[in-house]
This record gives sequence, C-alpha cells and structure tokens, in this order.
Amino acid sequence: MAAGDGDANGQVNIGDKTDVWSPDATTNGYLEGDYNLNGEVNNPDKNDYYCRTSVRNARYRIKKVSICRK
Ligand SMILES: [Ca+2]
Ligand SMILES: [Ca+2]
Repeated sequence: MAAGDGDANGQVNIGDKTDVWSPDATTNGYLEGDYNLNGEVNNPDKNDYYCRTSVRNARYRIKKVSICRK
C-alpha cells in the first residue's frame, strides 16, 4: 500500500483525504489517517505523505495535483 492510500484501494486520491484523513484529523492513535505512523493524525500526515504521493502520481494523472491545493 502506498503512503497516503488510507482506504487501501490502490490509489491515492481525494477519498483518502475526505473519507480517511479528515475524520481522523487531530486525534491520537494508530488510525488509518496516520500516514506517517507516529500515533497522531494531523497536518504532517496530509502534507508530507498524502500530498507528496499525490504530486508524484501527478506525473501520470495531472488532476491529482489539485487535490493538495484544496
Ligand atoms: Ca486510496
Ligand atoms: Ca501521523
């Protein structure tokens, strides 16, 4: 599973942010939205893992770049 693929569907897309990261944000624990596995769900999980993965994937699918800018 790629970092940032919180719902484990094989793709990093908006659902990993809205359905997985957002509901878990600001909570503690090894949750699905804890992309860096430090026991907390917060902005570094989104900015460092979800967004980075989305931008990397953007080489192939340009639409994914806009996900991080929202
Ligand atoms: Ca996913
Ligand atoms: Ca984390």
